[in-house]
Amino acid sequence: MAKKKSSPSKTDKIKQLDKYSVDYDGKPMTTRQGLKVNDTNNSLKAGERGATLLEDFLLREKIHSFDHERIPERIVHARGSAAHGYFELTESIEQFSKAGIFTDTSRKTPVFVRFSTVAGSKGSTDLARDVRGFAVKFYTQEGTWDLVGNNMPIFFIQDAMKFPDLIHSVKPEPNNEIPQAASAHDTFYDFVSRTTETLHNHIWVMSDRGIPRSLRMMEGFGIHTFRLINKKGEAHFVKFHWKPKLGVHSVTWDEAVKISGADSDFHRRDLWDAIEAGNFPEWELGVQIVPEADEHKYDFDLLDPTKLIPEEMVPVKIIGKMVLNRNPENFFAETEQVAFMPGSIVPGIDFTNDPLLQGRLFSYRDTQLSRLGSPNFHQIPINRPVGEVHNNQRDGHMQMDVPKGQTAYFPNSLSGGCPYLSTVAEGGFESYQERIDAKKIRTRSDSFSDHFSQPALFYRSLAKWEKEHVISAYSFELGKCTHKYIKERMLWIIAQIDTDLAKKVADNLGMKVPKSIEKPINQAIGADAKEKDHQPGKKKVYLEESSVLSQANTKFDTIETRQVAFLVGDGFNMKSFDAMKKALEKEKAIVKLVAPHGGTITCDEDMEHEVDASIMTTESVLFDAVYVPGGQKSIDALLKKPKYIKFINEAFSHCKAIAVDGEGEKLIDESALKEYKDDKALFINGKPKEFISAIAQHRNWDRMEVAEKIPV
Ligand code: HDE
Repeated sequence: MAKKKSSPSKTDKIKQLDKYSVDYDGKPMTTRQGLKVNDTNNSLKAGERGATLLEDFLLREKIHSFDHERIPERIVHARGSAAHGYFELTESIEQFSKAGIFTDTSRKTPVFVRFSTVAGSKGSTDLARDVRGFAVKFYTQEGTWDLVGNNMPIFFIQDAMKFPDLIHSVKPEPNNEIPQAASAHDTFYDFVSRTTETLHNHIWVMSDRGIPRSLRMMEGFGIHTFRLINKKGEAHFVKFHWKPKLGVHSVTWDEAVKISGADSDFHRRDLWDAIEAGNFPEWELGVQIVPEADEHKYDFDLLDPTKLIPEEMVPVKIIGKMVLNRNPENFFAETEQVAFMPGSIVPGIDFTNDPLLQGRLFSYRDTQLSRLGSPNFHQIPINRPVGEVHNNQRDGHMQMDVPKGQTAYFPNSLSGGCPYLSTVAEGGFESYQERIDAKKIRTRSDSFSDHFSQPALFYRSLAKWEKEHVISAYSFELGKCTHKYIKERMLWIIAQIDTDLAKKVADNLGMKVPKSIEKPINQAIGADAKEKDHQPGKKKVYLEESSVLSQANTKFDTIETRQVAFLVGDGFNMKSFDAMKKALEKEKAIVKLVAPHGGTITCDEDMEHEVDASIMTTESVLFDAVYVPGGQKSIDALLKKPKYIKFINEAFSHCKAIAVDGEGEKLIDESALKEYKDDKALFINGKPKEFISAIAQHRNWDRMEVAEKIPV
């Protein structure tokens, strides 16, 4: 008979992590065996100038540990940053799901969230044009649920079988390991142009979504259609959405390139600093729910991960919020060792037959063996569920637990049948009993063959300035390819999305959109007729536009955490400075003093102010807006440093809000901005309120055409 004991403990994750954390403050240095150390500077030698002795266990321990400090970086998503926080349900969806996390509004579920780029190595720049990973580990009372998503709602490929090909094509080329963290090269476009299912995710990457302003200003998506299961065992399809409180905002490509040089940790630093300052990043969790009966109602297949469900067709219902409020204590122990697995689910959530998701269920557990080296990776503190773990799995490298008792099998009598099984009513997991009546077959469903409709919907939905950015991005990326036939194939394919887009990219490349447009796709892209994958169907228009796809329709109601550079020299006008600073800080913006020198700076009221950055060490691209207070002496000092002119020229060319007061106008007169004093986001002796609302608009894109003429 099974002996039933109390249910798993409901430990808070942070308390659990604290149990494992080691505080070195005020403690003596010891070896790994606990022996106190009295010299860690010199090895043990035969005489002062003699050879080092094999006996030196202190040297050997120290060097041995150093030699093995590295573990393999993630094969994809190697570059990442993470934070702790919590998820709170604001509206129960018990009619759809029995998961505690979706029914209990009184719970605060601990989460650990890791954001990442995909292609680059661990040390690559944050500002690569790329998809961003958005992986959330929910430490729920019923077990850990990992929602391992991206900042784009669709993926490049439809079947897990093609994942190694996709990644091999985008990673640095195998002969010379070039380029790092960049898709702009031949192998990627060779693959993309012959794999038209990639086009939808690809055009999202070419849009501003590929270069976010901040990890805190990105959406997140579970991508796949999952299932929710309610108490009665009924299923609904679901797609998960994260909507950022600060809206969705991006930088321009010119900024991205420059930020990569000025601060390649830009996103990592931004996330860290925001949390340290108590400006906790926040997202709403939304769900799109589709009844099982509607599975075949749409012009696309719900199981196809290259398709989104337009919000006009199925609205997103907001059910909760996530707040990130604590930075990790140790990057390696937490951010590097965290192991996400789409296979980690809890009762009330289940999978669908999306062939990409099915492959992921294998891959993530598998990869942890290479990275973390042992099947016991779940025992690493960041990976431990909050409840206790009891099973008959045993041993393996680095077993940290000491399982008690005589038995390690089931069924047993010797241990009273423990650990015992739970019925579904008691919380035991049961897979959804989906009816399957099919032939075993290696193929792709015809319902997956529409590769052009949604990339076209996306492009149609963009604002003019967003379209311009897409044109530039394609032109840049294809311009970096060296093989003409690869560019031709891409132009032909882009023309399937939009002929004007293809024409403009072709003009930039000095090429023509190939006439083979009417030819069957296999001929046009040079693929073997036997390759079944390359048979995209006809483009459909089932929706003219979807407004949420455009960043022009995001939130523009806050300047919270926006970085505003105050350009100041000794003698700046304290009155206008103070009024602007107070107004901005009231709205939770961050003011940084950029002075001609480091240390402190004195205003015209003889007060000393701490300098945040000297002009030598910072760049305009690291700020969201610029303000120049008056003060003759201050402006004279700024004008002696040509970099200040570059600074405001550049801010203007990136369409940012700029405000000057009093003598600050002289800086405008000396810069390229003097021609554009009527610009709607350039304020000369304006009101702080106007400046604030221009910063909240993120950018003045109306300025784009003139901005191109600014020398930077
Ligand atoms: Fe991943 N992916 N992936 N992926 N993925 C990994 O797992 C893989 C896919 C995503 O911050 C790896 O632990 C396959 C889609 C994120 O630690 C690996 C396929 C989506 C992260 C892996 C996909 C993602 C990963 C590498 C196609 C969005 C970073 C290290 C079948 C829904 C998680 C690791 C973190 C990481 C495999 C497709 C998102 C190798 C085989 C679709 C956010 O297991």
